[in-house]
Amino acid sequence: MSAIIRILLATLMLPASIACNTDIKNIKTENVKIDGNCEMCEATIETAGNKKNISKVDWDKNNKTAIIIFDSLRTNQSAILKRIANAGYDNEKFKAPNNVYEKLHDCCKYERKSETK
Ligand SMILES: [Cu+2]
Repeated sequence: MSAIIRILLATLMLPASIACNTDIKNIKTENVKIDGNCEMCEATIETAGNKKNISKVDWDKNNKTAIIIFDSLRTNQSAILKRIANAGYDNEKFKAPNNVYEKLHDCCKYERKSETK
């Protein structure tokens, strides 16, 4: 029974996530550097960067790079990276506030580069 429910959920959720992407208009795609360590960082980074119908962030922990997709008429790379910095993650444009970085989970305390602005 639970297997059937899982299959049902999977088939329901997959089209929903694809539809979500296509709701973004005037699409601009960029690659950006964002520091982080693990899956937990990925969740925090993506939650901070995502905005329904406006922006979508897909971060890769292996190369510390995210693909950001956004509506170029409604937001820009800086606005997205600012939100991610405010969630605790240094990136190529902004540095996270120290007090926010300090509150990250121990496994998420990535090594900070002093030259990051
Ligand atoms: Cu982490």
